[in-house]
Amino acid sequence: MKIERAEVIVTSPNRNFVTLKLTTDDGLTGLGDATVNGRELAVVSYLTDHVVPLLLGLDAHRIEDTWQFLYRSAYWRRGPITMAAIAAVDMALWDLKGKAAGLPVYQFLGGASRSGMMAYGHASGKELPELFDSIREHQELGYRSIRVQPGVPGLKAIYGVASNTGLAGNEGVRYDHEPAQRGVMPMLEDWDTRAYLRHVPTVFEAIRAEFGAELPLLHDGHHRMTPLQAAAFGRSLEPYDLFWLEDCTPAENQEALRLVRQHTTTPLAIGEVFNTIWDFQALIKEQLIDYVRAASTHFGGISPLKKVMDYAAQYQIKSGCHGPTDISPVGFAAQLHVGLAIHNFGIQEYMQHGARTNATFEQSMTFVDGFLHPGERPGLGVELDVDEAGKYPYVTAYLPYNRLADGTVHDW
Ligand code: EZ4
Ligand code: CO
Repeated sequence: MKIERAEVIVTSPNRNFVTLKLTTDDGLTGLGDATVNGRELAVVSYLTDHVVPLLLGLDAHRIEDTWQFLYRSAYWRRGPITMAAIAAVDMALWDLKGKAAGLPVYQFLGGASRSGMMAYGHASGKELPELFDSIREHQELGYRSIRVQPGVPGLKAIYGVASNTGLAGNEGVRYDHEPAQRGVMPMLEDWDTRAYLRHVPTVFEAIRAEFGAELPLLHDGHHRMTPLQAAAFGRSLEPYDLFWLEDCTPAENQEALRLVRQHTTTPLAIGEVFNTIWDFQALIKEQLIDYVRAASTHFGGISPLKKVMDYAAQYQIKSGCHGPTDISPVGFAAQLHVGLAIHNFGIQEYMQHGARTNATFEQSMTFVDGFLHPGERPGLGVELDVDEAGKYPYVTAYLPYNRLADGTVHDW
């Protein structure tokens, strides 16, 4: 099973996706996701200019060797562009192995450890009534766990609060524009940490009063607090029993979590912008987090994702893979196979893709009563309709950013 052809396909059905398609000499095809939101074309170049020429003629069964070859021969370590490119190759090779053997990928990772994976969706609303409606809409879609992002008084636009109405499936309107805005410049949002820290606990108090104690609730701090602010915030949320507080401090300074951890028992999740197991090394060994947020696509693929989850398992730390719409259906399927197999599965983020994306990427994955399953089709269970993909060329699209009241750029 030798790699005979490698194509990089860019399509923007509801948003931009970069997909690697490998074809072998026996006619099998494998898919991998290399989408880096807002920097897509850099990965296209990395793949077409520097990776595709190295793949032709390689034995497609040698997944680990190919991964190590691409990682170590590049010499320059880590980084989102490199690791997304390697991820796409890794996923495509797992897809091929599964198809060659007639088995879904999870069977190679140890087989199923559960019958389905609990997913959480993104409820949001500027004011409480809209937020409550959004929570109810998600419950009607089957979600049993819900991330909550409220507006903050005095702030016009902030991360995580959908500006559009209409739920996913209905062209994915609400999610497509949140957070990626289409346009030639990043959209400007505003920020005030003190207002946020005062307001959000009152929102969780209201949600608990309305929806009761059982419903698992999550919240994403999106890298915007200092360690001391995050420590105080985590403590102020303790009465509302969060499933997790995500990305409370910027990811670059992982030592910040030591301070946060000393002050709060609110569970912590981090890592959607991490690229390698090294970014988690101290966080896992010192038990500074409770959930690993790595995404297959940004973490070098299935192979390293399985390794970091096995490492985390030694410390009772669980998975909580990043699953926004900027992970393509291929990357999403890849982490569903890992999640089904590992013992320490925690939860899976699931922002639903839009109708055009689902028509472009045909998927065996199911979402029933709040639980995800990758399906039983050999490989990853995703096929790309190249004719459909060809209808939607790349669209320039940046993530938003924010500034404080005095104009200073802040973490978004
Ligand atoms: O902002 O995927 O938890 N989810 C998130 C996402 C990220 C986007 C960035 O591309 O933080 O919404
Ligand atoms: Co996040």
